[in-house]
Amino acid sequence: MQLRNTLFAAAAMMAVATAASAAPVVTLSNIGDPNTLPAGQQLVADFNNPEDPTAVLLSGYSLTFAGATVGQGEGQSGYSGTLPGDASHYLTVPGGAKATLTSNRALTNFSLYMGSPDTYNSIRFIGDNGYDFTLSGAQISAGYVGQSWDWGQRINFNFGGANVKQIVLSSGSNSFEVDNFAVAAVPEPATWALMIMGFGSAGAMLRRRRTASAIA
Ligand SMILES: [Ca+2]
Ligand SMILES: [Ca+2]
Repeated sequence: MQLRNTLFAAAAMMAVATAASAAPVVTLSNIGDPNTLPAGQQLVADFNNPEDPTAVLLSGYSLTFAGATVGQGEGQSGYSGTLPGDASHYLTVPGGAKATLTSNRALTNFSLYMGSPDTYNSIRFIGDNGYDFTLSGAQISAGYVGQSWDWGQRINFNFGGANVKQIVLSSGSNSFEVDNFAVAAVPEPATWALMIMGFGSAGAMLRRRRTASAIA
């Protein structure tokens, strides 16, 4: 009985959507280092291939661009500033453009490597239960909006238990330069299915045991 109650409680906790509605918590890390990821996160897009700019590295994610570029005008003053420590291609979101990452799965956190912060860079997070927050300029880069090409840090966004499904980068002017999107590793659907099957067979086992003791 004790075990069954525990299993039901665990299942209920998974089923109940978290109704968090606080703005994402922003933390900065990894100065000048585009490659080190926060613990528990995996790389979902590295923008290394200009021939396939919207390529993603994990299944269940997709990228769409409206005017954003990869491998064009990189290091061209007035268009796209380079990112410190990053010799690879990266994503440039120029003025009036957008880049959108969509996830089939709920994201509880997300991070990217950013260079040359501007007042007019924006990032919007859209999720379940009406979760919709936009951070701009100094809110993204902890106050620094000096546009230096020597400034590069990983920006970590924590959604405080909310489930985010879409992340939209935009910029009012040239440009919003980023690389190496990373997301919290979440169980594959197959893993959830196995866990649910596990709960089911534990319940069946308990029912059999109760029937057996009733007969005896
Ligand atoms: Ca890259
Ligand atoms: Ca910039």
